[in-house]
Amino acid sequence: MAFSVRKFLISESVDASCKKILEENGINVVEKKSMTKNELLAEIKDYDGLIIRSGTKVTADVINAAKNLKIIGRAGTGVDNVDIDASTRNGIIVMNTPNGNTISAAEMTCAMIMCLARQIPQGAASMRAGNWERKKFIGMELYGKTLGIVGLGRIGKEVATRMQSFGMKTIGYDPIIPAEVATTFGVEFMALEHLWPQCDFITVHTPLLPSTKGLLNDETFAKCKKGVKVINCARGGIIDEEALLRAVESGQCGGAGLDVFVEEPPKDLFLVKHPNVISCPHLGASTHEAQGRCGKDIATQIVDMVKGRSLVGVVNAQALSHAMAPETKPWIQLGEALGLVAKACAGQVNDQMKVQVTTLGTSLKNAGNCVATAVMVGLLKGDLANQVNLINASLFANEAGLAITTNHSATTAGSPTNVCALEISTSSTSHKLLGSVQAGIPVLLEFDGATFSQAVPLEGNLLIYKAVPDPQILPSVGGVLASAGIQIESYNVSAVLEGEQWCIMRITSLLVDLNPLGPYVKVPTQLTI
Ligand code: 9EZ
Repeated sequence: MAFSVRKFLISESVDASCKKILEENGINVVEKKSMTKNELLAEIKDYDGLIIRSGTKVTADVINAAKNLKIIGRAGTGVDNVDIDASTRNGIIVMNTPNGNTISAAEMTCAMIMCLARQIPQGAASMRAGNWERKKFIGMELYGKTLGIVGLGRIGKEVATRMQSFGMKTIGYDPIIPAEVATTFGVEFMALEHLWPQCDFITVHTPLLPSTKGLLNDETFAKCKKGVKVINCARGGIIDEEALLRAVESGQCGGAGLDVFVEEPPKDLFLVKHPNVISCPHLGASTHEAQGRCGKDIATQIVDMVKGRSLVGVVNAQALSHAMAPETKPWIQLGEALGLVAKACAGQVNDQMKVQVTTLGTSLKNAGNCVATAVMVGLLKGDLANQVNLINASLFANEAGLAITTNHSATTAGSPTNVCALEISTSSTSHKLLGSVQAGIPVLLEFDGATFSQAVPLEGNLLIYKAVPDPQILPSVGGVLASAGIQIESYNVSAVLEGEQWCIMRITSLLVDLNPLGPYVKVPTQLTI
């Protein structure tokens, strides 16, 4: 899906390389260091793209005020400050830079582990207060201790390899990373049940999800060694804050390093002020190197996506992941065109409608579900207040109650190859369309089982009807069109099936009224592709 983005707004301080890379690729960039919400609301309509860090809250009202917005890019990991649902509904791609912060976040975590082992922040505060308290701050060595790493993605892995150099044993768990992969970076993989009781330190590196919210809670703290030290430099709430307070009060938890909070800034300072808790104001990604990398990454990712080269860091556009390859593009156009034809024949999408999309042949092997999503775009076009595209079509199709099934098969001998079949049924009608791509142009090969001897290009204004093969009908239709000032650009007929044939005409503009075509022109419908 290559598309045009001309003008970008950078609404806060993002590394200078971001603007430079966008401009080098022909995108106009306006950079404003710190915009107020009202300024953003007033100006966002002028832009195709918006780049933010964590200071800009891209709420639904901002998104609805944005008339041309196609991309929101966050220079950083996570998109907590963007309303993803509103973005998806408006067909706006949301992107982040999942890689740029990795080393900074991992180093921050390691620093927290060391500070917990040696109480450096507490010692420093004591000195600052004019004290000399050598007995109070007796620490522990990391050498020979066990570190539990919950979440073994990029950051968890970097924490593991760094702490191994201190002689720590690293054990871990992740639902996605296989045990053998964890072994390659020196982490002994195990179920959480086995992990909790072994750890001297536990650090979490997961996203915040229903399954990871409160991963450390009263129950799991109780399974830990007494005095376990815990670190959360990931997302606020993975360690339950109330349970953590109870655990540090009781001594079950010997200390906590927190860079993130459920509420930021935290209103309630009960944890922050506890003597065994060290905390920072979400500084994990706050290094010059990470900021630089994220600014560069977001610009590069956007340019790569716009040019159809690759898709990295997109959080809300499932169908796009297969839509990038240039060879896929005409198949997406075909999907949308078939959807438009089906809609013209079967009417507006509703909860009685069933659609099956079948792709056949190797050309479509890598198209994934994007052809089916393109069909949904065609089926929904014009029905909704929002512009429909590959980003929001499946959401809207779902909400309209459309039942869509898809399948792909490699071609078997004797059956057509590199084609897409669309079968649609409603309570009152059903149709089957067979389409393909010829010379990069979507074409219709077959309608309700009747083959066209010449493939019908699916473009322009099309008039479709069924009639008996009577030579009187074409001049009669031509006459109706001519009296409306419309010319016929091309004309295709299908084979005769049960005494009738499908006729598809490309015309210079659509008829205002189909009635004058008369009774011999059956089920006439028209559309523009
Ligand atoms: C969940 C996870 C890790 C985890 C990590 C990732 C989606 N997801 N979930 C429970 N990437 C540990 C415990």
